[in-house]
Parts: sequence; structure tokens; C-alpha cells
Amino acid sequence: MTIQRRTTTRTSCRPVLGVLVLGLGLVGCEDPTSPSDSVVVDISETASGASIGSIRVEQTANGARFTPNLTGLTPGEHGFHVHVNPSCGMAGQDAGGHYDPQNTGRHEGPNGNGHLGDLPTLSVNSSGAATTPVVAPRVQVTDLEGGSLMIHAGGDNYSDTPAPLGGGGARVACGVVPTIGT
Ligand SMILES: [Cu+2]
Ligand SMILES: [Zn+2]
Repeated sequence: MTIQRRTTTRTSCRPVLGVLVLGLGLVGCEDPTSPSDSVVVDISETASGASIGSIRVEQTANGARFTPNLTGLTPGEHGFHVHVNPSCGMAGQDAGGHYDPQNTGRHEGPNGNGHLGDLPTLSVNSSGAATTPVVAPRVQVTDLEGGSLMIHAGGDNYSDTPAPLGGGGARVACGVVPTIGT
């Protein structure tokens, strides 16, 4: 009786172990980064066209993460948005307005229900460098394609009042988003 029960138990365990090993194998083989999960955007001053660095954008479970590697900016918070056109000409005006695929017509910041292109402000340190990542919870990396990233002279109060579009003013630095997934 005892021997028979042991034999039965061992036999029934074999397929379970096989499935576990197969499952681990599949997890190990899964590619954690598909080409559409990240993109690097080169950023230039709108006035001079000179490069000031780049911003890497990566997909996370909590939204798109923007990691700047920028220099030559003025210290403090800067308004930061996805604009609709893939152009930075005419002092940034060619980039058009904030990315707003649902036509809300409202600037409400990264946690609001307005422009999808409203990103968290970028922090620039006393040396003029920006390296602190920000996460935009509603944004997917693929939303950026066909547009541009814009950095403004001033901050962003995530509202259209007292000034429209967060009050950031002049468009000081910009980068066209390259084709994603190639
Ligand atoms: Cu903007
Ligand atoms: Zn906006």
C-alpha cells in the first residue's frame, strides 16, 4: 500500500515540474524591451539651433518616463509639453499647440483631463543642468510620434489661468520626436 501511494505521487508530480520548467523558460526568453518602448529625442535651443542634450523616453507600467540629459538651461522649473508638429522652427512656433487628441481645449497638467501632452515640469539645477526623470501617467511612448518635445522659459501651473497654457511663455528648447520602433 505504502509503496504504491509513493509511486502514484511521484508519477503525478512529473508533468507539474515539466510545466514549471517550461514556464520559467518562457519568462527567461521574453524580450523585456521592444523597439516601441523607448525613444531618444535630441533637444536644441530654438534661438540658435545649438544642441543642449537629449531626453530619453521609456514606457513604464505607470506611464511614460522622460529622463533628461540637458545643459545650458536657466535654473528652476520649466514647462514641458508634447506639441503637435514635428518641427521646432520659428523660435518653436512651428511646433504648434499642445498635443490634445481628444480636443479638450484645456491645459490641466499631467494628472488632469485636458491636453494629453501636458507633462510634469522639468527641474533644472543651479548649474543649468536637467537630469531628474519625470513620469507622465497618461502618456504612452507611441503617443509622441509625429510631434515634438518643448521646454519653456518659465514654469507651469497646470492651468489656463491666470495665463494660458500654464504660463511658461517663450519656447526656449525643442526636439522633434524621431520615428519610433525602427
Ligand atoms: Cu509647450
Ligand atoms: Zn497643455
